[in-house]
Amino acid sequence: MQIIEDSLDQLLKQVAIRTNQVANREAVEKSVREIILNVIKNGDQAVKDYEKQFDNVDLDDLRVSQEEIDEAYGQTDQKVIDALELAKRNITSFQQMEVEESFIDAKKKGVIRGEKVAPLAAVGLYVPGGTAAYPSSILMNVIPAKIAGVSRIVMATPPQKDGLNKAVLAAAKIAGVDEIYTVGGAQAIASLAYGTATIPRVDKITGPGNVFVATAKKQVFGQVDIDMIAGPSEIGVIASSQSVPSQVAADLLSQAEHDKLARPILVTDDRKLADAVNQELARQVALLPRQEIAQAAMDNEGFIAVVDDIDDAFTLMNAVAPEHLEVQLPNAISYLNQIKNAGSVFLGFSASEPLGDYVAGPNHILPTGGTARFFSPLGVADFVKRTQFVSYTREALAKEKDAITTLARVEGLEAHARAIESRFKD
Ligand code: HSO
Ligand code: ZN
Repeated sequence: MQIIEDSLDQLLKQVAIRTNQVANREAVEKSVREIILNVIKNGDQAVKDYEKQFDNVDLDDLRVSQEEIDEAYGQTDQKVIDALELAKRNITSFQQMEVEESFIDAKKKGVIRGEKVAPLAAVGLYVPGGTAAYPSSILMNVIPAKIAGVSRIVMATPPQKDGLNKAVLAAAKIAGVDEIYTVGGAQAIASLAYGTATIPRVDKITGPGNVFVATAKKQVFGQVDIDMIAGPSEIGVIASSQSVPSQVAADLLSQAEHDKLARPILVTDDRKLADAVNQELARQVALLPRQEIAQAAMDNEGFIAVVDDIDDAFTLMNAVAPEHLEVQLPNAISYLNQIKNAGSVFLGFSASEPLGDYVAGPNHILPTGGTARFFSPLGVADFVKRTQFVSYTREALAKEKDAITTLARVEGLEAHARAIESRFKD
């Protein structure tokens, strides 16, 4: 990968240019809008027409039968089932700690105030087709929704020529998905957002997808809630002369193999390590089945920045705000406070990123493209909403009446003031 070595100021400028998001999607926006309007108008028939047009399949029934799901589960290797079950246990025990409590406050005489946390009623999970259909991502989406108490979880995934991916169906069963529909692309998102005769309307749509899916999710936002718009995977590694070049390279490649636009980034204070990692990258990438993708990611998006010291490494990495950040340094946990922007952090020499992709328990649906500055990992909080409530006795209201009527009249809202005053006319 390209090595850039400069002053921190110059490096920060370069990083800003490299990581800025510029998207020109006008043509896609337009065709997605048409698809959504057609699904609103023609429901299931529009969905079937698009599946014929885009995926070249004739669908009678959009819903996947329970028999098909059970059969796929039965045909899945026991080792895969066991691994999914282990992942489920760890994800569950981690995400349970995220549960937000309702509260009720009655400290002031005559006043009750509170906030009730309640689950969304229905959630739709989009699972892309082909090789990007990851069973692990199903667990990561569904388990927090279950813990939040969502009662209806539906999944949409494009039909596949040779049938749906068995491990995906097995993961859906293990995670507790209630219904699965074979529909993909923008038409899937439109169906979940507006409902058709067969596909239920949901309150929130989560899950990754191609540019049509992402654009559709943006367009239905407001009609339903959505999770973040996930971009290509990113990994930032901070390493020093004490890091192991072959391991650093292996970890960078673990995300580079996701996508030609994935972003592997190494920041180090040691030029010798930078060169050694580069050599390892060249050696290891040639041995990967997804060599072409990983190589393209390194060429297109990857870079190695050499800084003066480890403090500068953190400053630069905070500007990148990577989806995943590995701290491959001795006593890694001591740097936690220096990390301001990162989706998920992997501390220490054994915390290799795929640990978090599969089994550790934190979510792998994470903010990308620098959005870790303001977005968080998917979690239980994404599947609840909060309702706040108050109850005042007449005596308690009397004490605050003047403040209310004063503010109402300052805002020119006489009816507001009179509504309060109506409680005090005998
Ligand atoms: N690293 C990916 C998630 C994933 N990896 C799924 C393997 N399977 C984005 O965080
Ligand atoms: Zn991954």
